[in-house]
Amino acid sequence: MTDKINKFMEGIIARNAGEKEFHQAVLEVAEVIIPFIEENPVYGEAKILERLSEPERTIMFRVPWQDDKGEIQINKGYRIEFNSAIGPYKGGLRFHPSVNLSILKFLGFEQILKNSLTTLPMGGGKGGSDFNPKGKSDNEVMRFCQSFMSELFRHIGPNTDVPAGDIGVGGREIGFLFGQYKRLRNEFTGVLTGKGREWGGSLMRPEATGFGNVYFAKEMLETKGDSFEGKTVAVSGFGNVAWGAVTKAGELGAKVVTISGPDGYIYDPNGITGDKIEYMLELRATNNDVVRPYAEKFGVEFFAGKKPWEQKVDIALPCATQNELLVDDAKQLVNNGVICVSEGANMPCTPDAINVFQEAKILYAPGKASNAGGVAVSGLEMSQNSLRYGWTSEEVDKKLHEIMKDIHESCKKYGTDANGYVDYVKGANIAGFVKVADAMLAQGLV
Ligand code: NDP
Ligand code: 2IT
Repeated sequence: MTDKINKFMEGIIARNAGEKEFHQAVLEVAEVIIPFIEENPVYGEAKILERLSEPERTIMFRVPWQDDKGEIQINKGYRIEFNSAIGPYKGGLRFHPSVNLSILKFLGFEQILKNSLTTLPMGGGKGGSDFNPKGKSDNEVMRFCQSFMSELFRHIGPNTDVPAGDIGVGGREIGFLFGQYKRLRNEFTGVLTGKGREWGGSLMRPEATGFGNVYFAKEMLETKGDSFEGKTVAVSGFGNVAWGAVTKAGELGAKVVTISGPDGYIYDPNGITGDKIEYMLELRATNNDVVRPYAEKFGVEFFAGKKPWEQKVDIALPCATQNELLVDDAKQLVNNGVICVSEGANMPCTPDAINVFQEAKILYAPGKASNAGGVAVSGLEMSQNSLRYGWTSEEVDKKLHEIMKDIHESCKKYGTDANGYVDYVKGANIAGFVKVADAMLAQGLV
């Protein structure tokens, strides 16, 4: 088996040289799916895994724009249209200076299986730019978004490809992008999700990823007869996903003691609640990329250049970015008695870190299962746009909760081993794969 996986990965590495995040995401899937294909040879004969790991289309373009001083700036723009077997390409846009082809391909690849898990009809895609929103004025962000959409508009559409937000892309950016699309096409359609509630957005979309992650962790805890009540929680990041996770974990009776940024993390022994959660939104909106001001404002400790994983907590929710939780962090969490790690970000734990959690037999969920609530509510936004209708917050939240329960059930179905331990990595990958693979078989060699 190891030989087959190695051989498959050699091909991936040769065809996608230097794309280390993409290799990492494909290896995680291959380790689970290649043994599964051995037992289900129909997928092997049709080369489904090989086809799945090659994007249907990769679009790269120039994004020229003018800054407030009148100077011309050039950024790279991308959209990876990865797989459309079960629905239009669907996935976020990331604006961050670290963005490159490898990062967007890893995200697009994971998105195929994540979207399949949601039970909704969405294919996989991802896009973005190496544009750095840090320190940019609203006008600069608008001019950048307009230029970005001036190329992207010809590749997307409500039945073709439906982008949304990710790191650096929230409600403000979706507004500028939507305005430009509408102007160029003269069409008011559900071409983007994460829109404002007055112009076609779904209630609960901002909360969805963080809430969904906590709902997923709640399901995992219930398999052990446990809950969030009275637990201490470490959250990383301070963006959209972290904000939703902090809010919902608190509502379920837990005490969230950390949030983090690229500058370090804060430890709030009394818990991040009420006004402090509101303050997270202010911090994010400053575009300064720092959490230190939280410590100054609320008189708590700030740990410069450190990560929250050194604190003793029961539950860890990594919600910042890829490869932010390393093997030593995982060991420290386990030594400190962590019982549950549920990924809000995409691929935040390195493969070695995941091994530590799985060997310790703690509850561990990969982002493609536990953070699927964001894109699930994006799927519900698409449905509401098609119906030209809007559901209440309660209705959307209920559907989100049910979807997260369904995803958890699917993971258990395919991931439970002989001793009863649920390998959520195995469960999520097989459950996501089967639906897409069967659709690809039915649609012939495309
Ligand atoms: P935001 O832009 O709202 O926040 C991103 C957070 O991560 C910020 O705290 C950001 O700080 C931090 N971050 C980003 N890159 C780095 C880095 N290299 N080092 C340290 N911190 C970093 O994004 P979201 O909250 O939307 O996204 C967070 C994660 O959740 C990402 O992995 C994203 O892919 C994932 N996700 C998002 C979904 C959504 O619906 N928004 C859905 C599912 C997953 P800074 O900007 O200063 O770097
Ligand atoms: O990683 C993700 O799932 C997202 N950024 C959300 C994608 C979406 O289309 O809502």
